[in-house]
Amino acid sequence: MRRGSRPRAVHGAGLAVVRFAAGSSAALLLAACGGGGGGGGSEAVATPTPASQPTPGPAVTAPPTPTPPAASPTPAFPALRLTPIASGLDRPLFVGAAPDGLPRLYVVEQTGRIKIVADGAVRTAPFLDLSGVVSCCGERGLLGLAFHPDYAANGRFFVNYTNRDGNSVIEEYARSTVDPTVAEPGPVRTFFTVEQPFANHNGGMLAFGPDGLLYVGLGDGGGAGDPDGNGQSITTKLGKILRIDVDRYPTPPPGNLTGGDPDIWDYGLRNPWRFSFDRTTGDLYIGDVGQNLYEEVDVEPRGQGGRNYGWRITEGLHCYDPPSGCDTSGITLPVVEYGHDVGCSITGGYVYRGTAIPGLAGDYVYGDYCSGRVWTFTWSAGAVANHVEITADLDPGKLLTSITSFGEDGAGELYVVVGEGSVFRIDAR
Ligand SMILES: [Ca+2]
Ligand SMILES: [Ca+2]
Repeated sequence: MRRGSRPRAVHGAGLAVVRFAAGSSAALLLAACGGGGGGGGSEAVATPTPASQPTPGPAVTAPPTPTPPAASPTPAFPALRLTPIASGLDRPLFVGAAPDGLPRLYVVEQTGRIKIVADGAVRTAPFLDLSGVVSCCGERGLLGLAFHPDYAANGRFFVNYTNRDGNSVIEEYARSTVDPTVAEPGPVRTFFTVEQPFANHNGGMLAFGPDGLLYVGLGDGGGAGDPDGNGQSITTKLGKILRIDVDRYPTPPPGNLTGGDPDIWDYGLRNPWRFSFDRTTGDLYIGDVGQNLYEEVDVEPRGQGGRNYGWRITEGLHCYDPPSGCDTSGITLPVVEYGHDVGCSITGGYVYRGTAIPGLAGDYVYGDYCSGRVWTFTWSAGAVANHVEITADLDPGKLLTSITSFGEDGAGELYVVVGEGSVFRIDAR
């Protein structure tokens, strides 16, 4: 079965879809296959395909009120800056905080270690060291980390990595009962391992939703163009956002997709490298990495899963297979797309819910791994508003050479992770 087994309403057709393409072309660090996912993408670098660029086709829907992002923030937009938080890290690709109220950040290194940043320094001894079990690098490695909502009491946390066989593993680990700055070295349990047909498109994100369930991002398995049709198949975990109850696994939580793999929440994803939940509204924001032409942001209202995000029928707002005249019934189209003239691999971010920058409150901040460009928009009443590029304001020194991730601390302040080894906080200037 290649499609969902039940009829679905068309989501997104009535939304204010925003398409933009800025004039200047970005310096592409990755090949156009959108290998991305920020996880390094060295495979893509090794196999550029400049001659195989398809011609952009028309959008499958006419954007009702296209409002391309302003070239620079309006005067009312808060002036921002990047504050260095940590450096000297080894291929960092995620930063987050445990929900325990402690002033610490946890940085995930692709090569397998989780490092604590506290008191202005990176602690030498890792919190957890999985360098002996992960494969790295390219798009492989230790890719995701999520803390249990009750971590302060139970010390439970979860990781997403590719093992030495190149397969994706979702595991639970535990904080040491002796020293809370380190974890027990071995896993508490393995929820599942997914065989990976190709080295790329492994997804990697983990996050707890407002429902207390663990959401897992897995790419379509890799290659190019989803050769196995995994995105539209509901019998594989590849090309999905999964949703599991860490207390009752493998019993699926009510509301997951039925008729296929019981862990599926959403399908039709290509490589949802980074996604996040708005900590105020519970809405889900997905940055799905595109193939050759279009990067996209999908927004899902809280609790409204079971959606088909289109891949490989669609890439962004456009037909991919077939290249024209595709059937978009039942597909939820992105709320924002951008072309490879301004980037090549989206890094999904977060809705700002901190307190230090009041003018940024409620704005979703996202960026591009390859071009280092950063944008914000507000998702309000089913429409994109205030869509602006903030790169020139935020990063005049061009520090964001490769944006592998954004992140939040316990207070909701936002961070940017640069794959060459640094973490910055977004502050008001
Ligand atoms: Ca793969
Ligand atoms: Ca899509």
